[in-house]
Amino acid sequence: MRRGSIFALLGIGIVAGGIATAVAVLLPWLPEDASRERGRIDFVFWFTIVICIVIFALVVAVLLYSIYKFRAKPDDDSDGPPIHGHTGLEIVWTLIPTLLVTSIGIVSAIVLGRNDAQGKDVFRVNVTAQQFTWSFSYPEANNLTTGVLRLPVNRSVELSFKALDVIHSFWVPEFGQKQDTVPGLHTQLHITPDKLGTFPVICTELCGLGHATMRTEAIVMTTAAFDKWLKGQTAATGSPNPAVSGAAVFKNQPCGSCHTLTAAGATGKVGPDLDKLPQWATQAKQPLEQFIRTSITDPNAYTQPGFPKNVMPPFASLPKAQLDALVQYLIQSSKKG
Ligand code: HEC
Ligand SMILES: [Cu+2]
Repeated sequence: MRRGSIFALLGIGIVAGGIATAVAVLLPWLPEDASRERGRIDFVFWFTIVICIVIFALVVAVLLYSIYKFRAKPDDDSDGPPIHGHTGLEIVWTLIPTLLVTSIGIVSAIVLGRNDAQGKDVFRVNVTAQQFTWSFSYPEANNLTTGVLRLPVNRSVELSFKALDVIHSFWVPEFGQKQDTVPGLHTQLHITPDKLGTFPVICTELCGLGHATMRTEAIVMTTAAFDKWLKGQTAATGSPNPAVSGAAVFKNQPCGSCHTLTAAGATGKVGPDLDKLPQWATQAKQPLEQFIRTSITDPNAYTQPGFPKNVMPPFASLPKAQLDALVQYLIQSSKKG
């Protein structure tokens, strides 16, 4: 092969690589970027992708050129020339990949190290994963427990995971990292949300029948709004007035995504209509209060005919004050409805 055609090939490969890279980088393939860690992860991602695209384009250019240039003529039955190695080529095709892979390793190590480094004044949240729900508790606020994750913007957040049954995996695409939650293991994830908004929290480890429903939301708020919310919640869930506090607990937990309850504006259809609780309790031959309480902490103790077993998660870890308030709230609102 003449030197000229080698340079032509290189040229074609690099131009094709450049075009493919432009398509990859300019089209918005990835979800919105909402954390500092995500920006760094994206950098590693594109660093690697661009290398892959350019190498791929070069290889395909050489391949297509060879298929065209060195094809046998229809009447040519002769053997090809006997070729034995090419030291120069071998050095080149060993050295280039070694350098590229090593550089990817170095960039990744730097990014991982930076992403795990916490800032000052870390905000801690304990995350509990269970079939098929997430709950979040805030040690800074008396272990207030919610079903929606709320975070202050631009503050270092440390999520500590506990799994009650099987392996789950925490994922907010906009935050850019995933973390498995493993029974018996204490796993953690550090994030610094840097954009206000509401983002999906997804379980990304097939964990059973209701895996697809194991979703909630992460709401990133301004520091002022967050502090105000935190104060309001602590006040509401500690309040002696059950109508107020129970409503807050119901809203904070994922109940409404599966149940209908007019008083809370909930319209879920996965579980029984909670407006008809007195009727269901009579049907189960249990006193109303006891029926509701057991149904929440141990749903499989009694399964309502026509509804699936093992879909409602047990809320056994709900603090007693919140559970009491929730039960009273359900008694009152179902009698009204
Ligand atoms: C993933 C869906 C899901 C979530 C979340 C959920 N439930 Fe349920 N719930 C069900 C299903 C399905 C049943 C019926 C099967 C059974 O009785 O165990 C049920 C049953 C109940 C019952 C008994 C009703 C009856 O007639 O048997 C009560 C009370 C109840 N849920 C309250 C709640 C409360 C309060 C919450 C929030 C703390 C909640 N549920 C969260 C799906 C859910
Ligand atoms: Cu899961």
